Amino acid sequence: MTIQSHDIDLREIIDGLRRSEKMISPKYFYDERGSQLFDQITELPEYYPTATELGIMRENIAEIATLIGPQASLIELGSGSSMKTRVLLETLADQAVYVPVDISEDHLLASARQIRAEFPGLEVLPVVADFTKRFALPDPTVMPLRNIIYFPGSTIGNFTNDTAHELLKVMHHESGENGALLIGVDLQKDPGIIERAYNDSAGVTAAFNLNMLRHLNLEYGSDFDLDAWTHDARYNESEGRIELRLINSTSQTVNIGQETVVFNAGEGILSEYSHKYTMDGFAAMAKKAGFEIAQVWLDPEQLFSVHYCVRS
Ligand code: SAH
Ligand code: AVI
Repeated sequence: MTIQSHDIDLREIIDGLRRSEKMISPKYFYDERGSQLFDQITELPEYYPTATELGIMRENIAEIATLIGPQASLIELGSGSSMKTRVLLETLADQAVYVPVDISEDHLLASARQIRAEFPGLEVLPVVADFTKRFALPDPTVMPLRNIIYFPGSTIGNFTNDTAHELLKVMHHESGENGALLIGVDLQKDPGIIERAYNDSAGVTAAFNLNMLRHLNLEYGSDFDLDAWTHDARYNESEGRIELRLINSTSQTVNIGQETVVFNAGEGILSEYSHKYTMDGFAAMAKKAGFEIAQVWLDPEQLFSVHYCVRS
């Protein structure tokens, strides 16, 4: 991270803590420990999204691979451990390049090394970047025939409608004239299933949420008293989203950068939204960004969806 981007991040964090409801972007979950905790979440029995999306991918991989075609550039936003990408790469024998993009540097570079070892003929060009900001895509050795933007995991749900729309517009631009977007989208369902997914019995999601403050202390020099915060996740039915907060048990003054932030006992920090969509709701959002849904795949229980979107 450059000194300049560190200072911009610090400003953004402080601005969030100055809002009437204090908030910190979920992108600050992801340092090395945060990425490892997310990987543990994906294996929890309660966290249905990963296993369900993987099942959809495996079930429909032949059709997905035919739609993507040969010699594509596969650009994955928020690639993490590239777990679902392996399912794609095993079938897409003839790809030009894989470009995993992630904010969690060490984790991204380790995952990219592993993908390179597993797929020796594939050019792998990792990009450490915040995909909500402008970043440059690398030039592959072989000119790809088309760009496929891959955005699995329902990471789109971590953005409000306005920012999700902006992101989809960027993806529309980056996919180019004959490109496409392959995106995983979590669906609305019994709120009990969703709340259990974010309040797992092993406490991994709580550790993941709390890691955000540990990350801020280490990277941005804040002095949050880590023992004073607890995890809270509840479904907001009218907004169709799970909301994660960190709740402070005692009154606390926190120093961050040159600023001091006062927390009252019981006060929270909003750390994440995870929106759950209806099929129509997602299609409308994609359409507004210039996409039409050419194909969609669901699991038998209709918990999760994978959409192949092209320019409308
Ligand atoms: N795609 C994977 C991982 C999802 S977790 C899957 O489907 O399982 C979300 C990933 O996005 C994490 O690896 C995190 O580091 C990354 N991420 C979150 N916000 C980001 C941002 N603003 N810019 C770049 N990467 C981001
Ligand atoms: C990355 N993102 C889509 C996950 C989600 O489900 O919203 C992050 C997560 N937060 C808590 N558990 C998992």
